[in-house]
Amino acid sequence: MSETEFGDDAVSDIPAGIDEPVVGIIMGSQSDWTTLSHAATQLDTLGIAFETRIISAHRTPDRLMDYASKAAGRGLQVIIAGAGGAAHLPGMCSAWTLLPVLGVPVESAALNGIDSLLSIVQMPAGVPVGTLAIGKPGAINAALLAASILALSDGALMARLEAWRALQTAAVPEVPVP
Ligand code: RP5
Repeated sequence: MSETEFGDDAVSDIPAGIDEPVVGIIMGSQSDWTTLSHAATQLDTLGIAFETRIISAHRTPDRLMDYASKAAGRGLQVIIAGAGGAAHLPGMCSAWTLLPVLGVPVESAALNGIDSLLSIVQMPAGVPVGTLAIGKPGAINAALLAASILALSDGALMARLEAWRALQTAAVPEVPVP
């Protein structure tokens, strides 16, 4: 059972009240979708509306500026930004917005994502990026962290998040199978 598969039915019993996207998932390349799709699945499980975009800091810099600078005005509340290699997308995104930006280091072929992680995590003081783990766990946790942020002002979402956590706890067996 994967991290995102359990509990969907029980969690979805608690109604979702959000229709317009409140989370933006952006990624540097189509090739990043394999990783960022796990964030999308987790947001879906929790009934959080999101949008997805391919935005490259170096290949489409104008698209990045346009998206990030207008994100808050369009109603987005959190941005999840995933990229690999010299992964400046989350940092540059944060430079253009005051919204919380959660960075997901995509596992690169050359350096297994260490390059992505260090590129994202070592932001100089003043422009923050909340950096998650490399790859799928980071993508899932980015979605969960986005949910925690949004749940501060959304009681129904907090209830869904609590239900999801409880199901996760219940899914852990006490005794290992030999
Ligand atoms: C980065 O370069 C992307 O975020 C991606 O992780 C990596 C490779 O991109 P492609 O060559 O697959 O488009 O910009």
